[in-house]
Amino acid sequence: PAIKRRQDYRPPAWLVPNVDLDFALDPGATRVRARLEVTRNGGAGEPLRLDGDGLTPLAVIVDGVAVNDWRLEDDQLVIPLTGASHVIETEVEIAPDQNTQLMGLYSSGGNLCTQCEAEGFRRITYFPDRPDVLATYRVRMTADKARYPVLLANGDPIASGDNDDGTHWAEWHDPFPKPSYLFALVAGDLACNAGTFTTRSGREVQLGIWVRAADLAKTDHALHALKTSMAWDERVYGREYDLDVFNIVAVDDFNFGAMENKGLNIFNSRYILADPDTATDYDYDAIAAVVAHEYFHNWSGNRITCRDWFQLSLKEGFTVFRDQGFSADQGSAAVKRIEDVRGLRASQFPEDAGPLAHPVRPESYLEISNFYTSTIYNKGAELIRMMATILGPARFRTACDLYFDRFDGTAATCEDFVTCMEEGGGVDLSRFRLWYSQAGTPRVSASLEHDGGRATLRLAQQVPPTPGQSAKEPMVLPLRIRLFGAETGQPLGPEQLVLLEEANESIVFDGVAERPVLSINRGFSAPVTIESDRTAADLAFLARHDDDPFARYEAMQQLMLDTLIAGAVEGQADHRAVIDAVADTLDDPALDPAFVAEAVLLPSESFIGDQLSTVDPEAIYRAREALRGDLGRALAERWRNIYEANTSGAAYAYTPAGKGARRIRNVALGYIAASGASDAAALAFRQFEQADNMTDRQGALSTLVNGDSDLREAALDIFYNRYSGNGLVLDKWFQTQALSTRDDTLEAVAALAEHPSFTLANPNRARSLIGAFAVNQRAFNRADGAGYRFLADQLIALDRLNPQTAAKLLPPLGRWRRFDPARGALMRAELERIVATPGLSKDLFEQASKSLQ
Ligand code: BAL
Ligand code: ZN
Repeated sequence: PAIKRRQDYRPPAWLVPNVDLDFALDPGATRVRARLEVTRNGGAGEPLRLDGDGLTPLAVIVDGVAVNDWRLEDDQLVIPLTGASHVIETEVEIAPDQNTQLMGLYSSGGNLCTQCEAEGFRRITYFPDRPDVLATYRVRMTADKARYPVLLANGDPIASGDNDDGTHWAEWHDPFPKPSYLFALVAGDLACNAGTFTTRSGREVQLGIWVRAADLAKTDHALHALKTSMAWDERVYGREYDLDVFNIVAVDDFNFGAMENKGLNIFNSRYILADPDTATDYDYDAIAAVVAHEYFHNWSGNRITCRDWFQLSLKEGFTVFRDQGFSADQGSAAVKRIEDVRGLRASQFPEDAGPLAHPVRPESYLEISNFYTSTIYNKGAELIRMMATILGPARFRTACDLYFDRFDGTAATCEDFVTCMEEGGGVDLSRFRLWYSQAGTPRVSASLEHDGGRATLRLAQQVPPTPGQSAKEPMVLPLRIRLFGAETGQPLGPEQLVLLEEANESIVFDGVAERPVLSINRGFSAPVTIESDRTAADLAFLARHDDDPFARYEAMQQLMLDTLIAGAVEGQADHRAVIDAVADTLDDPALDPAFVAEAVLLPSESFIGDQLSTVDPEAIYRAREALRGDLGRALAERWRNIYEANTSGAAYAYTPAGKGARRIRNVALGYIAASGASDAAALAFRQFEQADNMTDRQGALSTLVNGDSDLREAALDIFYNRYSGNGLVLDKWFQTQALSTRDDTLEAVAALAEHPSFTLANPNRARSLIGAFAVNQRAFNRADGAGYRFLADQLIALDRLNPQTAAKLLPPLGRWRRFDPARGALMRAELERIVATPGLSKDLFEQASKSLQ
């Protein structure tokens, strides 16, 4: 298969200002007639090249005349044209109910829907399927009225009517030129939770959340989040909505979380449906974040789109940054930042340290679907955050305004965005641009010397080699820094923003009488790893005194990490410093319970593994369990008190206080179980039975599932029977078991893969079992390689149905360099088996073959 390279970008030879689509919808055989107005864009003599995937042209008509001088080259329909503008008509037939890839037009739950990003539109009709070809769309749909009473597409509805044969039709028109990846239609039997939003200039927008009638009661949270997002984008970025309608449709079978199609977002139902009985606090937060994310794309993605797919982070990094800001404003900004950094470290740091590492603006790809990565999204968001930090809030807003004004209605590049940050912010970002081209997580070493009244901070940075990039240049790192006095606990002067630009730099602080303690990378101002010479006492000090909540959390994490690494490497460690620091955190009445819950959680097994040159999953597990057990026993009374104090009283409410109480109580339950308390299972089971919400029910179930009490099976059965009709909750049932810390998790997961409720055809279900298992470090990396074999078997089977989802689940197998030679050889053998599989998709081939290098 052909590799696509960024440097090969050429503007399109033909543009398509207008397109009319006519769909005769039928699950088995849908006819699609397309009428394209095409105009030459330079390139005299160039034929028109229309992308197709799995299509056969039934008719090709040029300027009203059927022609037969067209040809198929690979999957492209090539039509010789002589003039400067023409009208091209084509007709194809597609079968939505045979479409298991869930790209293009497909069936889900009896309804028809589309997913076109990145290259799904070419599975619907012949078209120049690239993001820099912007067209206005007029769409007509005809369908059986009883089966598909609701017909939706992008833009505004303009006409509809009934036919005599039991079908009906609707026409929609989207006045905003858009790339084909933003096309959408939905035909289904759907109910609507309707609302309105009046924009700041007085436009009334009709809002609709469309779901199965039975799910209508679970849509209020999403509708509320949508209205809140619309107001937030006006207030914070000055961005107003631009159409008269905004519809969201929820479907159960979806590769992404959601999709920002113009005026018609299509969502994975897990990011829409919520009620207290079925959705956790985490789900509620994620729904608001994803609704906001897709809505924000209307400006950062739709009004300004990407010139080519190498610029994907232009819209995704910026939009993630925007949704993170939105979520931070809805509750605790400190806890949100902690969660985002934990997510970055769980997915992006390992990606950046492995065979699939790539820059935020990649240079090449085989299959663009493989580049919807944590690097593009989450590291991309960190790049925007660093620029916002360098500019400061006012200049950042000016620079964003400039970007939106200058590039509205166009397909832009990452370079365009950075140029606006420079011009609007009045700064020089020449060297900062390295963040877009250099992969790898920078490592910064920091050491602080104190001599007389002077403190000297020595900083050194290094960017590790990544595939295709052996030598790296120093990056521009914005580091928020503050010193604290070791005796008084008071800050020694204000926070400073240090821009580290060289490989080595020293910063001098004068007038420092007391021994200083360094607080660095506050708020996680740069996405780097800090290695410092701070002692356990320094970290414990910061965990008590730092005034930056993230830095306080970070000090605690580092203290825990140092202890866990000592435990894993040496077989034992002194736990006292961690126990004392956790006790002090629990005892501090000024702290928000939601923050405390984050601060007292141990780093994950995988994150501990990421710090070691060779991952020993068993040793890491033992060290972590030992510390958890000691924390549980040493602070037993505190955990009980916290558990009781946060259990009694109020009924469920999705409020910051309610969320905080549930979070800390479930963390406390986990420590009570870790202590080995004889009543822990009974306590968890009582919580499981009495819970009036899913956060507590699932929290209790997880605790039981990690143990071996008789109540474990009972709880699993009750949970399954209670929720057997709810796919999203069954996903939790599968996932909880796949994440279990028990020794027999692989056997349990293998059995669950044969369970009647398991299917690879639904991406959420596949991810809930296979994806969750593959990130369970100890179970997946079993020394006999059975975990690797299981994953490879599942991926090969899934690839036949849904290559995109299969490829997304492969990365854990590519981490072979991080493990001992025996495990490494077993992983490589499975990767080789995957690569050698006949008929493999290019999605899975690219991921597996790159992972072998
Ligand atoms: N554009 C794909 C889904 C999302 O990032 O919003
Ligand atoms: Zn997005």
